[in-house]
Amino acid sequence: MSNRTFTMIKPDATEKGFTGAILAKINAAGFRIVAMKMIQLSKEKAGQFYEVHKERPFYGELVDFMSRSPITAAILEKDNAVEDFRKLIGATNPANAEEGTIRKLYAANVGENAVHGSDSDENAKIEADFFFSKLEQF
Ligand code: 3AN
Repeated sequence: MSNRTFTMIKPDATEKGFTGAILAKINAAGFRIVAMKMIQLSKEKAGQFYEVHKERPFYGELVDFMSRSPITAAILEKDNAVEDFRKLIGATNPANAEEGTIRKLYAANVGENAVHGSDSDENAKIEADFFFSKLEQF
C-alpha cells in the first residue's frame, strides 16, 4: 500500500462547509480518490480508531469531537502517498503549519485540525480497512 494513504475530513471542516474545497486541493495535488464515504462515527467507533491515543490527556475530547458531526473518509492514491499527503496537510497544530497547507487554510486549532492523514504505510492499510471493505476499495 506504499502508493496509498487514508484521510478523513473531520467534523470541524464538515460543519464549516469546507469538504468540497479540501477535496479539490487533494485532487489538485495529484491524489486520485480510490474510495470515499461520508459517515458519522459513533463514540465507540471513534474511540476504536484512536485507540493508540487512549492514554493521552486529550483522548476523551478527541472522541467527542470526532463523533460530533459527519466526516468524509477516503483512500488516496499517488506515488509516495503517505509522505506527500502529510506535507499537503501540514503540521498537527495549524499554528505551526506551512502556508498553503490544508491545515493552515482550514484548521482551527490542534484539536480541531480539519483533516487526518495516515503516518505510515502500515497504518494507512489498517485505517483504510477500518472504513472500507475490499469491494469498496477501487
Ligand atoms: P496527526 O493527526 O497530525 O497525525 P496525532 O496522530 O498526534 O496527529 O494526533 C491525532 C489527533 O489527535 C489530531 N489530529 C488531533 O485531532 C488530536 N490531537 C493531537 N494533539 C492534540 C492536543 N495536544 N490536544 C488536543 N487534541 C490533540
